[in-house]
Amino acid sequence: MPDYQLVCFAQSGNAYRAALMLNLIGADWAPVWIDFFGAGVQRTPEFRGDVNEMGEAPVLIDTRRNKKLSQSGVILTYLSDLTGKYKPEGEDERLEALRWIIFDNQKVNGFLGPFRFMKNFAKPAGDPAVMAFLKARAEGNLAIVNKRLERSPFLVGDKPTIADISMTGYLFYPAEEFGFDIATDYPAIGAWLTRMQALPGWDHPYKLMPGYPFGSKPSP
Ligand SMILES: N[C@@H](CCC(=O)N[C@@H](CS)C(=O)NCC(=O)O)C(=O)O
Repeated sequence: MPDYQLVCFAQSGNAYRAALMLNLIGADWAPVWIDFFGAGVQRTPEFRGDVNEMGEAPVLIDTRRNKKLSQSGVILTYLSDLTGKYKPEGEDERLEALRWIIFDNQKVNGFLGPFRFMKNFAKPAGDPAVMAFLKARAEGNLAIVNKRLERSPFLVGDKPTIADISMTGYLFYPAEEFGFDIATDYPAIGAWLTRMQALPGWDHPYKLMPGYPFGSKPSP
């Protein structure tokens, strides 16, 4: 039994945050794939009763401490507290990291994720007005992150923290899935993504989590 199990699927940028953290800290972990798009496991009473009442991936199971955690921000905080890795230092940094994690969850990947979902996976595809709204919100907020990263190499200063890991959410997925290239359109984000990619243990979401290509059915 690995030290950690992560309930996830390849297309989930929300789950990628946790998968990337586990890999970056060199944890002994294994993904547990859920059939999110097909069977819609996350909507079943069993999932909501036994795995996550919020009906979401990711869920982290710490098999040694017998803990089950959801919300990627909570998972990142838990793992950084436990290992000291990618941990913001002191109160100011801790609050600053939390500020970016909330901004990311709500405003950056919080708009980018649904936009990509509607564009690639939803049936029927998203209404054009809804798509335009989500894209405009995501772009406006990516510009804010870009501006931040023009001033410092990582979101909370000189060193990567869980705020950076959170912010990568959907940003490494292929440009075709968005219809625009985030790394090119937002050069400071592009340079920061290259720095993130250079961290030992970095890997692509489609490598770290099962279920790619879309429609393939790995065993849960
Ligand atoms: N803020 C949450 C978002 C989690 C989330 O929305 N996950 C998606 C999968 S990418 C999900 O499970 N959605 C189910 C739903 O919205 O019903 C996190 O960061 O963990």
